[in-house]
Amino acid sequence: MLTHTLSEKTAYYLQLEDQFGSHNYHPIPVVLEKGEGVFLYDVEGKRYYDFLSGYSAVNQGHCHPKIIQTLIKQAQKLTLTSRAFHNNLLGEYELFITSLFGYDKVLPMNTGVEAVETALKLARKWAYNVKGITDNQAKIIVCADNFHGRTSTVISFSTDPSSFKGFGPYMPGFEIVPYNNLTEIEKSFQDKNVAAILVEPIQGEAGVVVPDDGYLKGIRTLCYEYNVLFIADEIQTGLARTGKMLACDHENVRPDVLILGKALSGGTLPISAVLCDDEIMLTIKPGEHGSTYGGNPLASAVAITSLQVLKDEMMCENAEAMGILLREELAKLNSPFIKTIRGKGLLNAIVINHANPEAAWDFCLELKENGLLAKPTHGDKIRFAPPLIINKEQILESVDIIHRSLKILS
Ligand code: IF1
Repeated sequence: MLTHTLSEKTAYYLQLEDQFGSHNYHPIPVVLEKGEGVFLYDVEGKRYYDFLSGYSAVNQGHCHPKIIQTLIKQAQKLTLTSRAFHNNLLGEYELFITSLFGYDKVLPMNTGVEAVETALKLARKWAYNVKGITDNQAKIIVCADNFHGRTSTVISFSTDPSSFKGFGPYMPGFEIVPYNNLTEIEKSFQDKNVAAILVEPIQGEAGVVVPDDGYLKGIRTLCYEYNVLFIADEIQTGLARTGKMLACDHENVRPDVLILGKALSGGTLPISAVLCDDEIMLTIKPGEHGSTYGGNPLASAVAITSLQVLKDEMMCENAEAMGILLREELAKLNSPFIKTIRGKGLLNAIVINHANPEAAWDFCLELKENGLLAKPTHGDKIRFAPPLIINKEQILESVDIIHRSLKILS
């Protein structure tokens, strides 16, 4: 394990977090205090390319001027009414987002996992009230190596011990099938109690696992055939990250239930959403679901601007073009230490090829020294996901940093 000397200031902040904060993360040892566009700045004023983008919450770039302007303006006027009353922004936001994605209605929540939980509850309500499955018998199909959040229900169907071990007992009603396997999905659909399948169009946490072309279309077809809801978790893959507004758009597939989060606020505050048509959405009646902050006027205003700038600044097109450039330039390095380069748009990952299990971590420490921030996932995979506003010269400079940093693995 490499150790780089840390400045006194950095060491001070790390010590504070170590002594007074929970230890539920193992961050790269850098202390950031400013973000602007594709760049982050640490407490010493050193500049870094952000190649994680807050796990794809900062697609629009750090502190996007228009999003911050909306945030400030609305924060000085009205931030929260609760849903006990109406406000003048929620309906406007609901009209905006349902028109943009083509669904009858939206249920606004806050964190991504809350939206996932909401989608699971909608699927169960639909199963009992519409499909006619016997009460408490609904089954939801999920994929191995999934990541959908960290609540007790959602980790109940995780296959990653670091997500579920020691947190039992687990929520029943879920069946796990291999990812990227339509045969296994069709087999699971033989059970008449199957209400829905929940799937990431690309598995982010698993290390940016891109399924075969036709996988999403295949799920769509099977769901029509067996009257099963197709729930797409686009919390990480959505909102222009993969080069289209939704990863499902690459196959022109319309999920029955669409889950959004992260970049819905451009990295300013937790905003998530579940979109679906009336047959599903209206199975939840007044008083059967909600949250204190869900659909608050501040979030409604910020989400409209966050979505608008994605379109106005053609971030889908840029993500597509810059993603192709990034993967091509990484391939040109021809590095013996890079086993795989994969991704779509600006959701990419490399798999490190090295005998040392700490190699990916050491490489990320070297990247930090050279001015680029990224973090390994599941040992040997490193996600490269910069904000979608990155330009050609910034991609080329970043690849140069990656190239120079690879030498640490020699
Ligand atoms: C952590 C991972 C990424 C998500 C998808 C739902 C959620 C997430 C596809 C839940 C959240 C975050 C959570 C964060 C790190 C990050 C992550 F490494 F955990 F898996 F991005 F890949 N569906 N992902 O990616 O949304 O409740 O967090 O708002 O928990 O460490 P959330």
